Amino acid sequence: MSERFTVSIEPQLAQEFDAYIKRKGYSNRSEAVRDLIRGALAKERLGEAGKGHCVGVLSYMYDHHERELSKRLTQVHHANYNLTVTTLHMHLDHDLCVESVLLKGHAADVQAFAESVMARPGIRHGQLHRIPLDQAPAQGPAAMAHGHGLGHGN
Ligand code: NI
Repeated sequence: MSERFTVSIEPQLAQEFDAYIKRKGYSNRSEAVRDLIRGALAKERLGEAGKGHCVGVLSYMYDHHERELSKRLTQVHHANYNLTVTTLHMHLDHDLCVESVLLKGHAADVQAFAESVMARPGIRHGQLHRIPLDQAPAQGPAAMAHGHGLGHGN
């Protein structure tokens, strides 16, 4: 069930918004407005204080020949095993690797972990995307018993 509301907007801003919608590939204004609102709310919730829980996707590139870097990264991941859910590793070419790490936990912890990885010498194009969660993520046997992994929607 959707709620409708009307927004007044000056013509110039409306034109710019329509151009933005076109560039981004939205099929209508509503979905673009919804995404902007979701983005603003998520940004506020995850703000400087890093309140609440979140899922994070951290991605970066590195040269696996860089001294000790692969080993250090593995150590950092093990030291934060409670935050890192899984890691996807791609051998991009002879030298470069791309990793995408799925994280889950306190927003501030996820942010701190990601920053410590991204700031490491040799790590390039580091970026973290955080999605706020309404509740603390379930952990341990209770989470397993919940039946995720067997498909949603039953
Ligand atoms: Ni690799």
